[in-house]
Amino acid sequence: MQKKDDKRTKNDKLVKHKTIASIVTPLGEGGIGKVMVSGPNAFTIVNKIFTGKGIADLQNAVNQKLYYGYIHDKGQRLDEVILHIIKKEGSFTGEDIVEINCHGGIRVVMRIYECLQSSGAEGVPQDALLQQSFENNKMDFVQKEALQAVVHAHTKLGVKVLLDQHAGALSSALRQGLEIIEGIERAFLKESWYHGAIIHTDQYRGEEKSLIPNLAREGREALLNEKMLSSLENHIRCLLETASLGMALTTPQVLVILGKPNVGKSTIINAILGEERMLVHHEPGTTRDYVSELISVHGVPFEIMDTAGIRDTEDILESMGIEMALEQLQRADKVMAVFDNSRPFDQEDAEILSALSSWSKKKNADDLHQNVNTYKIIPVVNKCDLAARLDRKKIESAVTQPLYSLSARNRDRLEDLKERLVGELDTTYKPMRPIVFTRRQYCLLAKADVVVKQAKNYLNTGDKTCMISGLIDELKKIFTACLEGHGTINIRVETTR
Ligand SMILES: Nc1nc2c(ncn2[C@@H]2O[C@H](COP(=O)(O)OP(=O)(O)O)[C@@H](O)[C@H]2O)c(=O)[nH]1
Ligand SMILES: [Mg+2]
Repeated sequence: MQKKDDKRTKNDKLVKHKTIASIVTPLGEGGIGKVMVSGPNAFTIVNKIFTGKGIADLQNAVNQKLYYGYIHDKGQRLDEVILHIIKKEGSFTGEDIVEINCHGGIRVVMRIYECLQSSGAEGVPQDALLQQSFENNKMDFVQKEALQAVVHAHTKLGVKVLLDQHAGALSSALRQGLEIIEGIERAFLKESWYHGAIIHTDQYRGEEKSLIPNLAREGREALLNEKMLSSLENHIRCLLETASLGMALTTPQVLVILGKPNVGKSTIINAILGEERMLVHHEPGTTRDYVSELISVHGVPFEIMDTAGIRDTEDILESMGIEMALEQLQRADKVMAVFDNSRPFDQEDAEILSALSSWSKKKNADDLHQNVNTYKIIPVVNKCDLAARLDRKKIESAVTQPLYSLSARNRDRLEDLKERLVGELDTTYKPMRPIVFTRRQYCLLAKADVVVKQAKNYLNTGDKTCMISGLIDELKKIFTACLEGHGTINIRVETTR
């Protein structure tokens, strides 16, 4: 069993007060490489392998100063380096830190890393530095998750939002939630007391019955009422509503473009990308396999996939592409189905609609939160600069979403299409706005939502009110788990994505 102050999560080992070394720059060819040493013996360990100009012992180094010198291995110079000294009082790990800035390249960096290990530091992946910081209470678990996610952020909006969460935006909203819960707990205890008093009087001093309701009324302001639970429910709902943006920012949504050959799929992607990156051809079937690109639409990343349509074909290469299109469809978070305004609706278009319908059915079955489904299918009528020969009614009767008419060649109404792609998300940046950005956080809050609704129900019906204190306790545990990263194992609630 873990001790109370043991902040290990399931997969992390405790690194508090250990001296650890980690390569923090990517291993590869580059100008500069950096290895960080953090822990109580950081200075003594680096002392063993460093000869510096104007400094004999790093214990005497000045905080936040740079020191020039050499790293050596068994008397041989290994590299010319600049050390950055950060004493534990001001360091982000809460331990003494030596940052060794050396020349880039795999060999040099690896040798310094190995030297540090043979001098007594424990070699660890860079995430362990965040773990150490977390264990030393320099950040909570949500702040740690945010910093881990920043590394993988694809857009400027993603970085800004995640840095805000690292600075504590979501953490303070969670603490606020905890305060509401504690208020509820206090009120509930009080109510139980009053309730107890009433029963007691009823049983033993029935004659004084009339005094007691007055007493209860006096305390009523402080009593647990539906309002308090509703305010918690509201708080949780507001947080849950941010999850689709948060998760869209951290994990690019897969957008598959579907349509028979030559409807202009590649042209649409090129137009969104703003450059002629993809092969566009007037002969049907040019895109023989799928092409994937990362794009940013209003700061939200998408992995956009062009496909070869899904028509029957005898051409082996093309049919491989078609198979892949169907395969990619399984991965899709959103599908853009493209139709050609200048050609009549035909069998191939009908097949697209039927593929779309089976995809949508499957998606609905997997997805408990169907409110975002309206945004998952985007039917597009392209080539609206040409005379209309397409029977739109056939498409309109098969999909519930409004059709988007555009001309990719003329880049006409492209902005509307982009708006539509991020339609369900509030992408305006508001500084320090709390945003739920991991599945873990989402699952915990979704569970809290279920629990608070249950408590409200018991309170309203007056049924099983004795259960409420257990539920309050559970809510407290969930919020604490969200902030501290433990106790998540038994909580399983379906998510939107
Ligand atoms: N007139 C017109 N032609 C278009 C439009 N979009 C694409 N095209 C043309 O249609 C042909 C096929 O386009 P492409 O993007 O390769 O289609 P895909 O097979 O669906 O990827 C090319 O000659 C494009 O220039 C449009 O909006 N209007
Ligand atoms: Mg194409």
